[in-house]
Amino acid sequence: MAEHPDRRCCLGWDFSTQQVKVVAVDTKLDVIYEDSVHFDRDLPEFRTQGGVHIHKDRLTVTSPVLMWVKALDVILEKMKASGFDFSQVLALSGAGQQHGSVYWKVGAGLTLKNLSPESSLHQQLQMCFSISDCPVWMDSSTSAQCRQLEATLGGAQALCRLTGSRAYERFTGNQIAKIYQQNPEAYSQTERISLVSSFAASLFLGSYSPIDYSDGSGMNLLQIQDKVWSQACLGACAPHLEEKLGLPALPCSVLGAISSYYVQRYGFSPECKVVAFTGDNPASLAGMKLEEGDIAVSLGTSDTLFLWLREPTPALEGHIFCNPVDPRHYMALLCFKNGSLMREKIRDESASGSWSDFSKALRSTEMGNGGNLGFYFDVMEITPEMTGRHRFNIENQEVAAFPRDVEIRALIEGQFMAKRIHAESLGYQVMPKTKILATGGASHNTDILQVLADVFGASVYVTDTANSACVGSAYRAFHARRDKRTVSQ
Ligand code: 5FX
Repeated sequence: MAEHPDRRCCLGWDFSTQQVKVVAVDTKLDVIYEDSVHFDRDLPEFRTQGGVHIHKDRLTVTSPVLMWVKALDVILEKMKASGFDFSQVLALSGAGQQHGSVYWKVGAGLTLKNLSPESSLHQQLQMCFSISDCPVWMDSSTSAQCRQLEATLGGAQALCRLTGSRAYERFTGNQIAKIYQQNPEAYSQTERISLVSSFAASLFLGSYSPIDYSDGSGMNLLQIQDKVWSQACLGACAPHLEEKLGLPALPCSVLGAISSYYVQRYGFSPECKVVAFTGDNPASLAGMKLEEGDIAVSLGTSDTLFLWLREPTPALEGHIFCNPVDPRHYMALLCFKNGSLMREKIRDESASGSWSDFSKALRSTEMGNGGNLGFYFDVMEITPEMTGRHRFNIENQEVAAFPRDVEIRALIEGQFMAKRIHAESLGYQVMPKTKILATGGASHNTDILQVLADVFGASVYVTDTANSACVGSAYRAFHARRDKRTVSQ
């Protein structure tokens, strides 16, 4: 099929918690098309809230796998109806919410290989899953399995040295262990377990996609240095797990050509390549064009930090993942629960609810806050696990309160110092070329960003990450096409 040089593009997909999104990026890396399907709004028959079902115990959180499949049908039909020219797609890749898992029933692989272009994916894949409600990253029901895994591996520290993280409830190995323990029949009827990312790639490939090292690092199962499944972790979670997971693959590897289903039904070129999908956070790192030494900070309801690392030192707080762009390197992810809600509380208490007075307080106090330091965790923090407000004066004595302006600077300096300290304990070092990309609500306040720049001694840039996982996936598709890394299936 003839390629029109100016219309050729790569697609980037994002299977996130609340929606499926797609962007088309042209050869100049400009976004030329975007579309989305919102689960609650566009697929109400699945009765999700925020894309998930929260179960009665409040700890179990799942999403229906057929909702994700149907969302792909709907978005492809929307693209077709809008006249999108599928024949110009050179390659595609994508991202998925991290940690969520999909359970393919015995025989599903065959169905995937023989998809008929006459009917939708949703119709053909109805009977293909042994678990219809998939555990997602918001699930926190596996504490017992986490303790079990850490005990088998010789403690939390040993597990995090091996896999990049101590045992976390949402991490997939612990979720698989729970399914095996509570529903052994469904487990034994499962021929393949995918992450959301590799599940989505499998739909395009028409066969099982491997899990890439980067998203695979969010499972408590992968030895992140050696890039192989840990036999000790597999054994602690469930039997025959290695064969159900398949071999992990290099991020950005070309998995093969798109399934003939898409060629015949939508007019994709049979040459269109499917590039390994990865987790949403790794894909965003690629989308924000981070390089070694750079940091992205999302200042939202909770604060999230991710950074590019060369030599990680896994620690009990935070996660180390294999890097999604450069397989020799790593990335770190840190989540802090007390983000904007805490900043808003202190704004209400110490700045009469006014951001402008809050900013004035930051400008009228000095860097270092005269030695006054505070930690503010009104909700139970996860990095580290602790709660309460703790204030210390220059003599390092705990005090009950600070003057209003000092309180405001103590909060903001404390939040950013915690980010730097935790990042450094994971092996991060600020470099002369370090740039910090800030996003989210608080990134609009330049006085808050000045404190961020002061604490890290680096330049801060404000950026919009709304599409970064999608766009990053399209970039990775271009990158992989050039790189020609391939995987034998
Ligand atoms: C990362 O570890 C997380 O659990 C979340 O950021 C999910 O990836 C959101 F999709």
